[in-house]
Amino acid sequence: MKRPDIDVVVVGAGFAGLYMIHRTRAEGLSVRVFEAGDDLGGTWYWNRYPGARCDVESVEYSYSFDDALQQEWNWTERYASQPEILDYARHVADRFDLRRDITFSTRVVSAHFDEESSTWGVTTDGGETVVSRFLVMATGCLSSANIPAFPGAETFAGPTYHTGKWPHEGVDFTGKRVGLIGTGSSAIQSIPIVAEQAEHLTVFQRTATYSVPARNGTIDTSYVEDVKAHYADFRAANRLEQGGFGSRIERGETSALTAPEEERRAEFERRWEAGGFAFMASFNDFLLDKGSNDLLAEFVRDKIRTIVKDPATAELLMPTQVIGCKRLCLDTGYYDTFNRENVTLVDVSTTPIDRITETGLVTGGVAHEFDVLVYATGFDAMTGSILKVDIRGRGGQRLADAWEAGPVTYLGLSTAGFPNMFMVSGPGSPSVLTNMIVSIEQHVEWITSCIGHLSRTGFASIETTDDHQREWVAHVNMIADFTLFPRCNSWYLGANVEGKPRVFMPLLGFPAYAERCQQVAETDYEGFVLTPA
Ligand code: NA7
Repeated sequence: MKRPDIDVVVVGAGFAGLYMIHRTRAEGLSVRVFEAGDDLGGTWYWNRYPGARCDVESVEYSYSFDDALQQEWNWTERYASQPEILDYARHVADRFDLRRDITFSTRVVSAHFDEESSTWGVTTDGGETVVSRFLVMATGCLSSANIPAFPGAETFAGPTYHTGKWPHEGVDFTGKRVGLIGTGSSAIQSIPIVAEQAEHLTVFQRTATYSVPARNGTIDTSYVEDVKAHYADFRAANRLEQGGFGSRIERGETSALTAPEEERRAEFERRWEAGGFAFMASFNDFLLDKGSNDLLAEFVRDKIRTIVKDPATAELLMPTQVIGCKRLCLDTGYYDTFNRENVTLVDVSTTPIDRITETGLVTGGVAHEFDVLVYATGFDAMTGSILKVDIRGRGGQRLADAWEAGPVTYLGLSTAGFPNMFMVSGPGSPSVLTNMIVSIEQHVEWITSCIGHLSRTGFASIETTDDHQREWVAHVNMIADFTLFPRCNSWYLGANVEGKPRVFMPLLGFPAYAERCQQVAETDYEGFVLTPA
């Protein structure tokens, strides 16, 4: 029988991994975190591209588990920048003495379950194998870079960067001709800044994106004082929201279709001026009714027409898909950047990128030359980083095989055949459709209290069943199909990665989900089989 070296192994030291340490210790259990980076912070450690910033407001995108922490930390802007969020993560780690349980610069390469001892053998790229009772994948939803396999990519003579693997020392684009592929959130944040530095920037766009002004700026101190005076209530109210944030957002309770045109337009305009995700909340049916959605989409297209001076460029920048079914972007001067003389937009929707060459790339038979190539091409979202680890469960079954047709989980926390393994914000949980920190706290608290319960009551293992996960996947899909979300090629569906199964991965509806998890725990883990030691 293998004897465990440790109670819990956690993969990843981002916000999920850090909180896992804190909560596991509180259960009186031992924990070890392996982190591939040479410091903590996860998403905020890797995504250092110019302009990287969170699109959930800073007073909300932070831990709520410790009142002294939330009272003492002071955010400087409405939306926190990547360096500030990373400083915050480091502050949390120091404040709660978390670093001593993290092994940095170490990637977990495999995790194999041993049925006889109900333990996981977790092996790192350093060759170390640790035997643990539980395995927790805290690998993040947007952490596995998607770099499309363009022919000739290796021949490009200049430097290439992916927004999600940005060099720590930064990149100086001064005097350079830059080619940038992609127009998602990372591109939209970085393009205005790269354009200011570069001699010339060529943006290669496959799908035009809806973006709304962030209206970022110095944080309003009286607002912060008010939030801090009622932080517990503020957090509790956010946890009741569908996305786990935005409790102070004014939400329209009628359909956009029923409002008189003038009133509707004035409301859209007011929200465009205010900036942020509240833009999508003026009426209550944008993601349920295509007619209503069209009205909002047309409003943004009108804005693009007004902002972008060259009509052909404006036309190209106008998205045609459903607004909001790909994550809405928040920007600072994105559309306006295309009025600059040194910025060119190239459409690669009808003529995809043929190949990368030594001096640039070719699309539709036309060569575009540049000195530096930036991939803002996103991530193999939600499953990419989990499946990079060779995970084998009962009977040696590979997780990659179990998920061949798309991820199958119960509650987004657990997969049948993989006992004692949990995922934080896994596919099938609300995760990316919420404020991530709210979802992370909810999952970590659920997982650690479950592990604590099993340890105290003498159970060796916990595992969900095929039936429960089948029902759960059907439930996730049923809810998504009720909305317009599945209508476009988003990374929620895995549509951005060639060959990835097309399955809607996140669950819509945070508060009901959190209640369900609570109920499951209170009914002796309904949907799970618990095996005595
Ligand atoms: P996204 O949102 O997935 O954006 C990636 C962009 O790269 C998007 O515009 C893609 O076009 C484009 N892309 C991907 N593959 C190709 C190929 N082969 N050719 C041309 N263009 C391509 O990733 P981000 O990093 O910007 O943002 C991820 C999330 O982080 C974001 O949603 C926020 O939640 C924070 P496509 O739209 O697929 O046609």
